[in-house]
Amino acid sequence: MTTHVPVIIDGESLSDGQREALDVLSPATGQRVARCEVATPHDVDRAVAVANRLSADLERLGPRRRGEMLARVATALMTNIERIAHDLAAEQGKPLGEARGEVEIAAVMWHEAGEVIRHLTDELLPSDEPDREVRVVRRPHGVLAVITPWNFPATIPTEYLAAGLAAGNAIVWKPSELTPMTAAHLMACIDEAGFPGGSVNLLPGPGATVGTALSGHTEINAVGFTGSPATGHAVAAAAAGKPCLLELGGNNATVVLEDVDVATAAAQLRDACFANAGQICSSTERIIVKRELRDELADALVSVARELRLGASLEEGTTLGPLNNRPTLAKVERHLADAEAGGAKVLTGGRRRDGMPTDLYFEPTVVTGLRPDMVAFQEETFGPVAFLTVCDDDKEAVRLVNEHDLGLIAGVMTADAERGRRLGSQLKAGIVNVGAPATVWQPHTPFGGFSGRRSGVGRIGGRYTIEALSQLQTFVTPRPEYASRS
Ligand code: TXE
Repeated sequence: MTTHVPVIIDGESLSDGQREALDVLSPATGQRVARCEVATPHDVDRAVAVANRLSADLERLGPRRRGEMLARVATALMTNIERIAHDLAAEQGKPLGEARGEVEIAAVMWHEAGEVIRHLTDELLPSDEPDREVRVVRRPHGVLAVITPWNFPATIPTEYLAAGLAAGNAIVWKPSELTPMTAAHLMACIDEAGFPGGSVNLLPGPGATVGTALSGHTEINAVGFTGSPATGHAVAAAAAGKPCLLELGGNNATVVLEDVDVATAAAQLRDACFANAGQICSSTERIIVKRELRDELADALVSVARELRLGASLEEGTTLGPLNNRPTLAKVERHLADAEAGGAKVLTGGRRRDGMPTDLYFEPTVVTGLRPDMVAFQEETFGPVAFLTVCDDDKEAVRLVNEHDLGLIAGVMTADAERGRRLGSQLKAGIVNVGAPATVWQPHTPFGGFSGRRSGVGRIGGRYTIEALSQLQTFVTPRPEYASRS
């Protein structure tokens, strides 16, 4: 069955047959699973105008009403979890179990946004003028543009939509053209929760047209974007001068020191490297391992990689799905070819699997001998590949982790917490996990790029996203009770 994903503006699904439409093909089967309308420039203008009209009403609803509706979005997601997870897995490619997990996390995030907004407080500052009061209040930006990718089509949009609505903004959202069905489900849940039509407006379509028109729109007050550094920088340039929350991926390293239990480390690294076929901005892409442990860890990683069952998303028992799209596949192959040409060794995997319904099925891969001059050391691979690089001491480990220009998350695996903390404090990443690999993120904690790197600007996560998607207003007013005292 083919789902039709419309443009949604002001609570209305617009399908007049006049718009261009794109086929959405399942990476798992190659079959068409959806048709997605492409928003026109006129749609972009209308959606932004509707959001502008509605933004004051949303602010006036107040935190309690908005919080209740946010909680109802969570309930709607959980009520419909099987249908949503099915479509998410079909269009994104991840195994059904991972898709269910993603919807569950999205529901938790909607719920939490509703809780957090009811507990944020205004501040009363000491005033230089005794007869005047200084209050700092948190207010929405007004109209947010949100642009999201295909790797987590439920949770990544939720980061911006839940926090953005919690803060009282109206939103114009362009989801990835590769995963619009999940977007349509999220819209249905937002509608079911009672948010006024137009609180979130859906503009499906390609980044080059719809995304560009939206991020550069003069009536947009702020932008939330997750995607590649190159696109993120283009979005920031188009929105120059406006608040931007940008999450732009990483090339994350996990250091493995000689005192770890190798079997436990390999099991943790299996999830860190291969979950969602490695298409996670926080994935462990590079493993920096002490030289004496390299062979033992590499063997253990080969074993855990070979235990994964590469298969179609909706097939029982699949633990690793196909890559989502061809450009990502081409990038994985390019990074591997470059590494091999430079002398790196593929221990397992390293190629597409034959005989599968599409050519997007890439075998879980373990590679030793990655060096800083190789492309995969410098750029995000975004595939099911664990690259190993040896180091001889902690100082060299720090240098290797930091020797590239991204900086989202890093891990230090060691039994010695003090040594791990010492080493971890020198890493240029927004999150440092000691005793666990890069990849692990608790969604209520701040997540984002280290300053000076290309991994983004600002922090998402729990109240931090709400703070980023709102602004402070300093309110200086007469204090009548002071006047009456004198
Ligand atoms: O990203 P893009 P792509 C990384 C990952 C991946 C690579 C390329 O390494 O292999 O980026 O992926 C919209 N103006 N990440 O090409 O182009 C686009 O339609 C406005 C990391 O998918 O950044 C989509 O909705 N918008 C990552 C969104 O931007 C534009 C998640 C992301 O697409 C636009 C995804 C434009 N000019 C990819 N061009 C993470 N941080 O999790 C495109 N878009």
